[in-house]
Amino acid sequence: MPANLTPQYHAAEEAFRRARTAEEKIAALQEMLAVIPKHKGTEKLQADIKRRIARLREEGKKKSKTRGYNPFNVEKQGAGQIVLAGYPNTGKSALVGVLTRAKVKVADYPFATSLPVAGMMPYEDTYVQLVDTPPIAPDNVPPGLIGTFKEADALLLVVDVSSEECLEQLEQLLEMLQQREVIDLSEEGEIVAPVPFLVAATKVDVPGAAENLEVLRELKEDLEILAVSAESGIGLEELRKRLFEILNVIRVYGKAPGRPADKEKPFILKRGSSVLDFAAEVHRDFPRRLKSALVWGSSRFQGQAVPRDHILEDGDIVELQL
Ligand SMILES: Nc1nc2c(ncn2[C@@H]2O[C@H](COP(=O)(O)OP(=O)(O)OP(=O)(O)O)[C@@H](O)[C@H]2O)c(=O)[nH]1
Ligand SMILES: [Mg+2]
Repeated sequence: MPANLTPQYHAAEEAFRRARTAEEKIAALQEMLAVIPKHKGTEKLQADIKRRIARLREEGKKKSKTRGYNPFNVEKQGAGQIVLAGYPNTGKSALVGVLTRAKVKVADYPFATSLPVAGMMPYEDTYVQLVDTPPIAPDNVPPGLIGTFKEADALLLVVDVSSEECLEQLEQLLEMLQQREVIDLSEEGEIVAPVPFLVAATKVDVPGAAENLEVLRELKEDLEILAVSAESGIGLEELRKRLFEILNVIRVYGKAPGRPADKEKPFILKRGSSVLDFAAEVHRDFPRRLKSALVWGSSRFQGQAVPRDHILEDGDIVELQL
């Protein structure tokens, strides 16, 4: 017998595909079960959905038993998570200290930081999460830290250009991250996957650093190297901007009919997201009810009516038509 699934069912299934956490998946499966036409033709499917809910619940129980506190597992917040990586004493903590309000330990001796510390960096009307980390060295990679790098939305590789060894350190760092499959560079030296990164050349205020930086840029011309100083503030504004941009996300503002746009807190979406993706962020039920939308901002006309699959741009204001 044909299953004759309804648009409501397909919308719930779509929500399931978009679900990221186990809770979201369970909620979407429950919705699928609630709206599925109840007849002989869907019995197998109903049983299958019930089985998937049960399995997710079981996995959740097991995880909560085994999941102890892991300091290397940093919960994501804000527009995205950027994890710093670098050799001892290169200025990672000093950078996180000036860009966020996090309490970090800056010290003139190596291995001052022993565990990841997260802070929120303000950027225009949003925040980017920065994670200070313990140092890595060729013979010393703290267990757990590779996991922190792999989970990040992007990395900031920190090299101290006041040191003559900065080139060697950057090369060793790249090699180590590549070996552990955190980053991947093409033969031409371009970043291909999976975690994107930028390089921060720190301590450019120190005499002699400018010359080292020049050599570094010449020999690593495919990498984006930003010159900064936590001490003098050089380059910090550009760094903030690039850290937001490398996340590859857009900010979208909601607007209720007849009301001004809610400019307080943007929704953060992956670049390339559609009106439908935005609707799913606003409310789990919205994708299945969504007909079209009005968009102000990037669209040619202000308040232009657009279809559900219209691709949004950074700064767009969207009024959903349900
Ligand atoms: N002149 C100058 N000194 C800096 C700058 N950034 C950091 N420092 C100094 O460099 C030393 C190390 O800084 P940290 O931020 O603790 O370095 P770290 O990379 O976090 O060190 P570990 O935690 O050991 O890996 C400290 O003495 C800082 O004051 C900078 O931009 N300019
Ligand atoms: Mg530190």
